[in-house]
Amino acid sequence: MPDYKESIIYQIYPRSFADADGDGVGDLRGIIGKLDYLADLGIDILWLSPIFQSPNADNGYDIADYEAIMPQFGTMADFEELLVGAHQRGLNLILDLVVNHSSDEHRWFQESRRSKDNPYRDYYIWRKEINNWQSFFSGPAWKWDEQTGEYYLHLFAEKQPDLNWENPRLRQEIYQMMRFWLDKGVDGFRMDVIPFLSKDPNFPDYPEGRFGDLTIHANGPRIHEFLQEMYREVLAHYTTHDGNRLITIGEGFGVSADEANLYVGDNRHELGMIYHFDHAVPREEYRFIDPAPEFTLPQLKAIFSKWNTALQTPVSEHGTDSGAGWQNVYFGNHDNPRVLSRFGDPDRFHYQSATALATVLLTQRGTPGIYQGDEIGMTNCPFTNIDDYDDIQVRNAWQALVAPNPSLADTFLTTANRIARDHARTPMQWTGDSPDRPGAGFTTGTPWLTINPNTTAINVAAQQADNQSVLAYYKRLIHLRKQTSALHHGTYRDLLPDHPTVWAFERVLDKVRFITVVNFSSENVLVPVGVTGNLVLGNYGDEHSELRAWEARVLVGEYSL
Ligand code: TEU
Repeated sequence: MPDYKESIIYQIYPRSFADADGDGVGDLRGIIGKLDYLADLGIDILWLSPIFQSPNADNGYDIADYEAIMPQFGTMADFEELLVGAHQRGLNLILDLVVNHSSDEHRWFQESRRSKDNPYRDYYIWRKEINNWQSFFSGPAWKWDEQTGEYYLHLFAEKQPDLNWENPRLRQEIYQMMRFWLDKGVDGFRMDVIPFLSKDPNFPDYPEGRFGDLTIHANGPRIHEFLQEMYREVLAHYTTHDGNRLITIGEGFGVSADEANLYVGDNRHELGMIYHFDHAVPREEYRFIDPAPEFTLPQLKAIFSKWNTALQTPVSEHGTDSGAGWQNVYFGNHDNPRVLSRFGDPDRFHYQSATALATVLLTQRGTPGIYQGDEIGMTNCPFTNIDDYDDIQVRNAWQALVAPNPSLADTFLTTANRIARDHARTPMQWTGDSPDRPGAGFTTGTPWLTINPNTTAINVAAQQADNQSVLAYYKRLIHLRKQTSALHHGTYRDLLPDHPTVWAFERVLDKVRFITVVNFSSENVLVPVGVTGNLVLGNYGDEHSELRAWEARVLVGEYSL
């Protein structure tokens, strides 16, 4: 199997991927049943969102036992069968390491809250005085605990108390847990909000009392010390099951492009990859009634160029020159609405815009991540009222904003229909819906979250039978990428940075020059790139300098601007 820099990641949100036991919730045996589908797609690394024991306040990102499988998802034997099955098919499998916080039902927290002198007290962050920090899920980031007369910190839900990484005993417990999974043969970790492990120890207020200044509770003074310790104590001692470098991906919430190499530079001995939030949907509470405008194409291109430049150029810190690091490049994940609904035109140009987005992603520099369902062009779901939503972030924001002011309901629901995380969490659409098979091939039971009604038109089964489907295009593009080292290690240069609707960039390695040209709009456009060379892959057949709506072309050869 390839090194992570030559791989393609596929993120599975287990709750919504495939339900084998008919309880309406996806599970590990469901994933086992789809391993041939995943291997046939051509991806290399499976990233599973959390599968551990959890009360599901935040759908598994609130872990109550790091070494037990959530019973709804199955058993440890199921997990071991899944791991073996993945490896037998040439797939690496990485788990979601959520160690900025645990569940409040974790035994550590149950002990910690028992008394101030409990040995586990300092596994969490308790204070008498609090600051003005806000939770990402509405309300203050501090919860009063009557039993011991102090507040505990929770940057996310009240049921997600932040772990105290200043405590070396806690860190050793985490390292031991990591070894437990790595000894089982897991190929690495995606690391949840990893920059948050070190916070400003003075716990200063956010400036002007406004929420969202990540410089205070992310990238704290000891973050690199902690990650280098994690590397020294754990990561350095393991490889993937087939002997490649361990796969580690930091969720870089709060990390800027010029800080990235400090996390992933070759000589840093911290993480292998990072992914950024610069193009993520802003979703602070007030954004549900005051939505940020979507990124324009020039803004998107500038973000990708900034990160590609930062990770192509070595950085030095304190004189130790470190090689440029690496990123997991993505458009969709479980925390963002469907990329096709954000940037594409699924109603008028479903195939063209889904494959145009795929072309940009899969010819990019960095290790691309495909989010489950994007490979068939799944879209946002037409939710109509607050009860349609499951996500704690949406429901808490509704309680905070609309409950006291019902006149905001329409604005809130219109915005949530654009930005809510639930859109990425509707069940995978395996088949069309029908009265005798209502579960879209996801479940034979009642799905935990609404299945998008457009599963009748957008589903795996229909696209597997169609050589001109989004799925077929993804497979051709994945095949192209896997055999092209210029798309792995080639430099990146934007050829038309200011063009309002065309994204054209080159990837160059030695004598090979790949050019991607995509019309990122629903209007035909004359593109000022006279492109010669053989057409390698496109979602249209003929050569011409005018690009049709959402036309995407990947070419190899020379070009003239
Ligand atoms: O997400 C980090 C995070 O805070 C954002 O991704 C989140 O979506 C928020 O809307 C930003 O405004 C990670 C996990 O990916 C996410 O699913 C969890 O809810 C969160 O951490 C807590 O574990």
